[in-house]
Amino acid sequence: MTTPRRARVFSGIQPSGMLHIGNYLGAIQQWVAGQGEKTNFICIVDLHAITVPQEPAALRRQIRELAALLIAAGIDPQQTTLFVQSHVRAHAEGCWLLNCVTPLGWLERMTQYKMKAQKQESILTGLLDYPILQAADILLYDTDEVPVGEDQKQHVELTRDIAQRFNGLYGETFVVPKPVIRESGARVMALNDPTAKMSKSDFTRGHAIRVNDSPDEIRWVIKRAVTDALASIGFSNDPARAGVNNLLQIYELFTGQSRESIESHFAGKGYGALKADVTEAVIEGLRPIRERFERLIADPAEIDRILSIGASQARAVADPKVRVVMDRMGFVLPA
Ligand code: AQP
Repeated sequence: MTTPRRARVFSGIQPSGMLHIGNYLGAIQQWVAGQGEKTNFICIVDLHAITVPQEPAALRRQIRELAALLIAAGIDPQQTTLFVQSHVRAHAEGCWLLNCVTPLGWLERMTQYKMKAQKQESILTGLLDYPILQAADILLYDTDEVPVGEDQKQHVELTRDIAQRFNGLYGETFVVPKPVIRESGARVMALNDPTAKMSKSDFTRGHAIRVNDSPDEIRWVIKRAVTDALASIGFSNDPARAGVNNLLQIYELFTGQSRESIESHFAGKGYGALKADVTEAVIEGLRPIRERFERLIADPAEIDRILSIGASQARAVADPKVRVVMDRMGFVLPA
């Protein structure tokens, strides 16, 4: 009897700036919780980061900072293959091969492309091609599950379409992966505007809480968080209550309490009390991450060592897969 294959999990994160609690609650917390039972690959997607202009020195610093932050947040390199995308050439090769089976119209429909393109003076070709590189990332690892925030759902669906198209053209080659999005934290909203997603690239003070923000900064941001005039505290899908709902979800994910107990805890209390408790939960939740991060970032050689082991493990999976893909497409493989 053959033992069933352990489910494969793949997800990526861009080194495009300091992480915010949306990245942490929407994605990283899920990745940490899922370690152990499945085979996990977490990729620092530096090739994706350059789809918008990056300053080279800042990018180099951010790649190591992101690695340190992921480990500080609980990614265990003994249980998860943690690596940098550009260290595994198969990702760029896979992207080119999949470019040549994907209709342009599929990319032009992508919401994230349309939104990001609006913010650029000159749109780089890579920005349009971003989801195909993401598809290559995922498909090269025979991934079953892609745990992401809701903003990435459309890209994972496109990955499924590309996998199915390739399998239809060249025979069964790719596992068709599914997005895994949890209910709370799927879309952490900006604290100064609960109609907008919290985003790394918005630097307005009050928009986001960064994972390494000081307790004073966290107090400042939550004190000014937009709520509403309804003065009652409960989880809700009503857009008019998005600010309060966002604060409650942040509280839920940092404390691990049930919605029921949270609602009874806040029953009859005002927004001042809500904000005070959310502030405390966020400060205490981020404190150990910030402390571990400070220790890890002081030793860049150790970070590079961990990333080099991760890259070897990733190459052992991705390199043979790209050869299979090329073989199916009719290339003569180098001996
Ligand atoms: N606000 C959010 N709520 C929940 N999840 C989120 N994610 C991002 N923002 C939120 C999830 O974090 C993971 C890594 O994201 P990324 O860095 O690869 O891509 P992104 O979506 O482009 O992140 P940002 O913060 O919005 O960066 P910019 O401003 O550079 O575009 C993904 O799983 C994502 O869903």
